[in-house]
Amino acid sequence: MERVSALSRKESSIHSKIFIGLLVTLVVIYAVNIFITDSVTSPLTARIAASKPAEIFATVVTNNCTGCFNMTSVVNFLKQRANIVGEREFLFSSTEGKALIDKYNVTTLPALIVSGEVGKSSLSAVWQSLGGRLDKGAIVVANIPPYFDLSTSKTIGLVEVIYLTDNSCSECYDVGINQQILARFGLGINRSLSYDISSQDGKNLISKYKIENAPIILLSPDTSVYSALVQVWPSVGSVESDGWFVMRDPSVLGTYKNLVTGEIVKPSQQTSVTNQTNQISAGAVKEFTIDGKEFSFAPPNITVNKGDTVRITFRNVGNIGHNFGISALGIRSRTISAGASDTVEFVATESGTFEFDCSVPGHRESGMVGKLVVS
Ligand SMILES: [Cu+2]
Repeated sequence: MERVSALSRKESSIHSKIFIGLLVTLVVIYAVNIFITDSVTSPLTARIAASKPAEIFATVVTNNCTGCFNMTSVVNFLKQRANIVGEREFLFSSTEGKALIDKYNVTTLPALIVSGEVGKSSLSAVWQSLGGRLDKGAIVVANIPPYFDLSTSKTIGLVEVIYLTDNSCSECYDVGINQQILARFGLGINRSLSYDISSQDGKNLISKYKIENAPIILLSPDTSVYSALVQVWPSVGSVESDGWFVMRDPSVLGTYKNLVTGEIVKPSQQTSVTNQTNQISAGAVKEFTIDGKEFSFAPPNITVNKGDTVRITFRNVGNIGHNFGISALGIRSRTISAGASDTVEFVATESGTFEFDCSVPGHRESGMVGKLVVS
């Protein structure tokens, strides 16, 4: 009996040693596991979290004003770049609407308030392009014209467009092309009028604004809230003391008539070779044909090797004047009319990514932009 008991004690002691040993091993494994998890898996987890689309919440405050900017288009745009986990819309006169207007100092409607993971790096360019401001951890997007000004109860940015045509000039460019350009600037148009230069209304405008060329357009003073358009306007026209935007130089759009001399002016159709360097290059000659139209380039991206001589034939396959250039490299073709082409040539001495664009006012903003990669 005693023997059995001693044996059993011995057994039990072995068991407990095994048990303690196992426990120690488990603790060690656990600790090592935590260490590995922390030092290896965590940055990976963080990377996965960062690459995940931001989870955001979109709230629109509106007064449903006629002709105002459609904020739903921004919400739809955000859906392509973030995960919208909640979406709400409130009338400005509702309790929730009033509270939001107060909290986020909203002065114009419609306003979009985005909360959640708005600080994610994937969205910073988006907020910048929308002109969003950070307020109490949320991004507030308002002030996109046309908008309703809460302090004056007026809708701002609804523009009247006057097309001044010249029906006697069959070669002249189609003044309607301006409509596409204005649309790309997001111009809200509430009224469009068309007067021929031979009509009384046309004559009145010509004398009032001392207009010398046609066809042109005139834009009412509300145009002043469209900053991108205001920025490029000086290259095509003037802003009069009464606030009207009067196009003066339609040459970038195509053929027009000088009303003073009666002369029909055609944009230059010459082809030029712009040789940017006299050095003999060791690299290969890379030739490209790039087609430009309203408002894109095809192909939009080209790649060359450092040291290559790059010859680009730019063809205008659109309806109005365009050019091709790489500002960072000091290269620019002539502005050529529809159907014409121009060639530029240069040596890619620097590696990097360079944007090319059309420098006709408004065209880059409208999408005439592409990339040259020198690798
Ligand atoms: Cu262009």
